[in-house]
Amino acid sequence: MMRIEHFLKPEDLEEALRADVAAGLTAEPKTLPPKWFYDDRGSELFTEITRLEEYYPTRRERAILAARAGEIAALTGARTLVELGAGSGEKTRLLLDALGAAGLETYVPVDVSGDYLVDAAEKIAAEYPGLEVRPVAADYERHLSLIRGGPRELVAFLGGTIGNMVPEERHAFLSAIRGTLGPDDALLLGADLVKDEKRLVRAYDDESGVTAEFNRNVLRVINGHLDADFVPEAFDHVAVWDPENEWIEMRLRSRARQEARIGALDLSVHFADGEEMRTEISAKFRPERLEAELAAAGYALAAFWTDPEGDFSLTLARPRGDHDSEKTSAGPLTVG
Ligand code: SAH
Ligand code: AVI
Repeated sequence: MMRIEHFLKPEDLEEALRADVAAGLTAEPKTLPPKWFYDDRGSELFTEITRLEEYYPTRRERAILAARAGEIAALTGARTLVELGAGSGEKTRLLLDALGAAGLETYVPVDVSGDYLVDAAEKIAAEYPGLEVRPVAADYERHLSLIRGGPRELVAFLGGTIGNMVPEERHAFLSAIRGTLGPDDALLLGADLVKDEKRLVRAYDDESGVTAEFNRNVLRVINGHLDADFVPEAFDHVAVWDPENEWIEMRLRSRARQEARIGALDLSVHFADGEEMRTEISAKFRPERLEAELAAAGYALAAFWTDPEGDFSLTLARPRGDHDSEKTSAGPLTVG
C-alpha cells in the first residue's frame, strides 16, 4: 500500500464541507462549491465525462501535451512534477514520459479525492519504477504552502480546472502558487478557450446524462457526510452559457417545492419550484485574458500553445523576477 501524505483527515474534510454547505445553502441565491463533486463516485463520473464525444477539453489538452511534452521537458528541465487536482493522471503520463527521459525524479500528485488519488498514484508508480511518487491528499486552495515539492519544480494544473474558480479566487490561487516557486521553477496551466456557445453547452449537457449525474453527485456527497436527505432525482441538471462572464454555469433546478433536512447542521432548507442553485462555473478564456491574469499574479509567459482547432490552451509560465516587474510577457508567444 502506497504512503500518502494527508492534510485532509476525514474530520477536516467534514468540517470544511459543513462550513461550505452552511454558507452556500443559506445564501441567496444558493450555491455549492464544485470541489464537493469529487468523492470516489464523482471522480469516476468525471473520468466518464472525459470520454464523452461532447466533452472536447480532455482530448484537446491531450493533443497539445502529445505535441509539446518534449518542448516542456526541454524548457523546464523539471526534476519534480507537482500536479494539482491530478485526478486519474491519465494525460499526465504524456508529461511523465517526456520529463522522465529528461531527468524527472519525483511526481507529487495532489487531490482532494484521497482514495481515488492513491489508486491513480499506485498505478503510475507501477508503470514508472524509477520515479518517486508521493501522493498528497490536500485542498490546494488551503494547503498549498504545506505541499513539499522539490528542486526544479514544475507545477501542473491541467484540465481547465482553473476555470472552476471565479476571477478573485483565480488571482489568489495563481498568486499563492507563484509564492511557492523559485526562479528555476515553472507553472504549466491548462485552460479552455471561448468558443461557439452550442458546443460549450453540449459539452456540459451531454446526451447520455453523465454530466447530470456528476452534478447531482454533490447532493449524494452531502447526504453521505452530513446526514442530509436530498433526493437527487428531484433536481434537474442545468448548463447555461453566461456571455458576460464568459463561463458555463452548472445549476441544479428544483423540480418542485421541497425541503431538505441537513441533520449534521440542524438545518432545513426550502427550495421553491424551479429554484436554481449554482454548483459550478467553468470559465472559458481568451489568450489575452490568460496572459493578463498570469502577469497580475507575478508570472511571465514562456510559451502558449493550443491544439490545431484552437479549442484549448496550455501555457508555460515562469515566476517573474523583480528586475522585469514592469513587463507583462517574457517575449513573443508560441501559438500553434
Ligand atoms: N487534472 C485532471 C482532473 C481534473 S478534475 C484532468 O485534467 O483530467 C478536477 C480534479 O481536481 C478532481 O480530481 C478533483 O478531485 C480535484 N479538486 C477539485 N478541487 C480541489 C481542491 N480544492 N483541492 C484539491 N483537489 C481538488
Ligand atoms: C474539472 N473541470 C475542469 C471540469 C470542467 O470542465 O469545468 C469539471 C466538469 N464539470 C462538468 N463537466 C466537467
